[in-house]
Amino acid sequence: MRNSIQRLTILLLTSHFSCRSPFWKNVALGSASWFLGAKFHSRRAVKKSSKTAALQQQKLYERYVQDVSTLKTQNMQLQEYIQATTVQQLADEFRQADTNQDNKVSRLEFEQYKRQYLKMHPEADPSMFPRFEDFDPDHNGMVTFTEHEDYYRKQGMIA
Ligand SMILES: [Ca+2]
Ligand SMILES: [Ca+2]
Repeated sequence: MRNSIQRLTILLLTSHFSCRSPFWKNVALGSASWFLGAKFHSRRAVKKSSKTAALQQQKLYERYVQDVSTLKTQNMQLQEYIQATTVQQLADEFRQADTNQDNKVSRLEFEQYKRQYLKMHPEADPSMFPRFEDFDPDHNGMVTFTEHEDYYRKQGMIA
């Protein structure tokens, strides 16, 4: 009789704590579904974050394209500005050199302008200064406005 009670207790205890009991089943299922759930969520998070990254990349690319086109426009405007400024500066230079205002720069006027220029720009290398002959390809001893511009056009400073 005592033996049978002991056996019953053991049987009850084993059945209660065995995995077949609803309690342990729930815990096991719960943890499994939590585990699967976590995996599922993390996978969804990865998918979501890669989608977000793709979107961000798309946005970045769009911004890049926009920035490049803005830069191109700015660059074009800058080029136009430099071009206009250079043309203006060269015209001013010609006018300054042409002291008797006959729309031609003589050798004397050129040398005077060169002296003045180098005095005002001590950092300039005198050997880098163009020679009168460079401006006067027809060698008539006079630099016309067109000859002056042609020289800088050949230098690529103006279009
Ligand atoms: Ca002159
Ligand atoms: Ca000439």
